Formats: sequence, structure tokens, C-alpha cells
Amino acid sequence: MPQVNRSIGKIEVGLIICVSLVGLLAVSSVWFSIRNNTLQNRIDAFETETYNLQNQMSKLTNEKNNLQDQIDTITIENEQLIEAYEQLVKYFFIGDSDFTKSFNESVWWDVEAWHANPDSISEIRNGTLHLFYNGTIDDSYGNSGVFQGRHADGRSTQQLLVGDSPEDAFSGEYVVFPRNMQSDRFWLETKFRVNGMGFNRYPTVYHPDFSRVNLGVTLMCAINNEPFNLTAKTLWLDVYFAGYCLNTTDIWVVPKNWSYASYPDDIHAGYFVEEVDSQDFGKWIILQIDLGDYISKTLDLITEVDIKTIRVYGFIVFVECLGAYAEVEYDYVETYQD
Ligand SMILES: [Ca+2]
Repeated sequence: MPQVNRSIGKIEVGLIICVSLVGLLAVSSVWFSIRNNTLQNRIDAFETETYNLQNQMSKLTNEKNNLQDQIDTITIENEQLIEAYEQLVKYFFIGDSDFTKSFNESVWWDVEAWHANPDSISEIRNGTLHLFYNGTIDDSYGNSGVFQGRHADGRSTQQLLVGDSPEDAFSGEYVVFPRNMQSDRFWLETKFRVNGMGFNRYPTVYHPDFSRVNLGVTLMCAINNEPFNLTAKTLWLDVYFAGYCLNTTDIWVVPKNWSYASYPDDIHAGYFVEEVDSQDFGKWIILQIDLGDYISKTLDLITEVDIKTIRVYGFIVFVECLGAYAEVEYDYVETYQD
């Protein structure tokens, strides 16, 4: 009997193990199933996300293509505008820019002498323009120089050379420039030397502590549709190659890119485009100036009048002094289109 009891005991143990195994299998199968569903959900979500991203990607690609089309159109329009600008805007070029002929022989140059006195010199000799001005009055500038084209005071030389280049230029009364001229197109090159200068007297106008010397070119211009004469509001657009302040002991330069605009009656405005130190007096200096850029920048200084266009009728090459004297030579002054 004890043997029978023992074998019954083994069967019970076996059953318990079997039941336990079945239970374990059932639990793990449920766990796997849950786990599987979770993974499937994640895969679905991932696929949806991928799909959305692909949609966005193709939208962005479309947008990029549209933008590129717009850029291409704008580029073409810009090129057409530049071409139209080139056809419309003519430049002025300078007759006998090398000063080869004396005033008696030259049709291009005539004397500019503002507040002239017996010391004033303006002559063309040996291929250079030789200028001396002695500022003996203390309440106004005076100058020695030459002009070409039509002067605001009514005098004229041969008309301006107008066109796209000196070679194909024609004779014109004036050139029209827009308010915003292109940079890097219209240049002025000059070779000059400052032979010397000195202090005469302190001015009673502008600044009582120092006298002044400037040299450069001035464009004589009408504004918009205004007439060009001494009673109209003339624009005197200055491009100074160099400027100086002087007292009894010192000479110091006006800083490069110093600018001014004043409206005493006419409009005077301009830039100092370079500096020539007094230790370089007597040396020949060559300057290349982006004239179009400086004309544009100068017109931006003028706030009193709404300027759309200017008409340049003539220009002056000069040295001017207030309470000082100065001697300058110009070998050439020329403009070119690039
Ligand atoms: Ca010359």
C-alpha cells in the first residue's frame, strides 16, 4: 500500500507541473501578443510620419522650383533694365582732356576766374593747365580754373561730348543723369600736382579759425525740369580731389569722404574724394574716381529739393581759396565709361 500512495504522489506532482506549464504558456502568449500589437502600432505611426515627411518634402521642392523660376524671371528683368538704363543714360566726355592747346587755339576750354585779381593765373602751357589763386578777400572764396560746356553765367565753349564712349560721342547741350546712377560705370581720371599753398588771412565767414584751399571739378547742373541760368536754382556739384585747412603755422587735410550740402540760394553739395598730404606737394598724383557713384551719393545729401534727375550743362576744373593762396597743375582730366 505505501508503494501505491507514493505513485499517486508522483502523478499529482506531474499534474501540477503540467498545469503550471500550460499557465505559463498562456501568460507568455498574451504578453507576446500585446508586445506584438505595440510594435505594429509603432510601425504604423512611423509609416504615417514617413508619408507626411515625403509630402512636405515634395511641397518644399515645388516651392523651391517656383522660387527659382521667380529668380530667373527677376534676373532677366534686371538685365533688361540695365540694358534700358545703358541705352538711356549717356555720359559726358572731356574735349582736349590732355590740355594740348592754349586758350587762343582751343574750342574746348575757357577761363574760369571767380573773384579774379591781378595775381590770378589760368593758362594752358606745355600740355598742362597751370592755376594760381591768391585769396586776398576774407568774406568769399575765389578761384582760378577752366570750364567746358555751358557756364551758369551764360558763357559757352564747344558743346559737351555726349555718348557711351569718347569715340562715339556726339555734340550735346547737356547730359541727363538719374538720381541713382550705377556705380562702376562712369569714371573720372586725373593727374595733377599741388605745387604749394599758404595762409593769407582769417575769414570772416564760415569759420573764423582757419582759411581754406580746395581743388577738383564742379558740375554745373539744372534740377529736374528747371531752367539753367543764373536766376534759376543751379546745382553746383563738387567733386574735390583734395581740400586743406590752414592757419599761420599749420596745413591739415580735409578727410577723405567728408561731404557737405548747403543752400545759400543755389544748391552747393559735394564730396572730398581723396587726400593729398602736404608732404606730397610737388609730386604728380593720379586718381581714378567713380564719378557716377559720387554723383549719386552727393544727390542723396540734398534734402531740400526732391531731385529726380539732373542735367549737366558744363563743368569747371579749378583751385579755390578762402583767405589763402595755392598753385596747382593739371596734366589731364578725363572721363570714361567702363
Ligand atoms: Ca597733359
